[in-house]
Amino acid sequence: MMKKWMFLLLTALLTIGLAACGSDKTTTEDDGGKTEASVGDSVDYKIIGIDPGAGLMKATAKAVDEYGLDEWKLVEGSSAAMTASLKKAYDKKEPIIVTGWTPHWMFAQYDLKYLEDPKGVFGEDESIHTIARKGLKDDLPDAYKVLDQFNWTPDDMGVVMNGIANGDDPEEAAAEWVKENTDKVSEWTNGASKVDGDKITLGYVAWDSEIASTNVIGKVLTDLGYKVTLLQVEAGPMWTGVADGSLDAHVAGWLPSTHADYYKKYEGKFEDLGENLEGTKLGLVVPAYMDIDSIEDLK
Ligand code: PBE
Repeated sequence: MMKKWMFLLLTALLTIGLAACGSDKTTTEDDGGKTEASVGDSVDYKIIGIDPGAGLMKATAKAVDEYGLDEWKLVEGSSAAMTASLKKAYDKKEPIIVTGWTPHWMFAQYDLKYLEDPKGVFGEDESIHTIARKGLKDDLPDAYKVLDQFNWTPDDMGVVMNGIANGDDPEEAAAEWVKENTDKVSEWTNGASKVDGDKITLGYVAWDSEIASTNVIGKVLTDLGYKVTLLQVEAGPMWTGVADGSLDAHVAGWLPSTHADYYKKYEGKFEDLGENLEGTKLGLVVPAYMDIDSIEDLK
């Protein structure tokens, strides 16, 4: 058994050791009296990002710049890697900062908060648009009609996303939602006739929100008689594909800001069918147990 004096000695040594190892971030006087290690130290100055093509990554890079977060690194990865890191940290109550967005199942699964963005770098709330290739209306008028009428809410999307997050296959989760929401689905298919195996290819990026929406619209088109291919691509190729006609459509245009670059780059080479979901949000997200509130606290 450890003697009490040994314990005390160890504690003292540890304290001295930690104080000696501490960087200038742990000092007391010249940082306004903060005595604890900074948030930056606690997360190794890393913001856990997603795929580099995401508008969220560009917005975060801009935030790092505008808030003067010179020491910080934005880590590239994927949505899946980001949520895996979040889960790992959250389960151990460790600090973590991720790039996040709404709608997303992580807000239902964990107690999280957006960091305030007083400079407004992440922009206002926006919408998700359906984007079709030129000529789709003539070539596949019934699919075009459905895509044009596709419209749902963040709550609808949340149901599908939570199903997938809890282990359902995306196709199953989408089919389940379609089965239980015949009213909504019949509004989308209103005026569209059945077809006989016409082919349609929808592009999407493996963002959790878009996995949900694309599988749902894919299921509705399949039920209408289309032979549907859902093609997972990166963000750039998704926009390029619709512009060059190799993809028929996508339901993943975050506008007006998140995908503004892609929109401008290909303007005139696609058809914007308007909003399919309203009320999205982007930003830096942390577990609610972290003691910071604003991006400014990262400096
Ligand atoms: N997202 C989800 C995407 C759009 C959909 C916010 C990660 C992006 O940042 O481009």
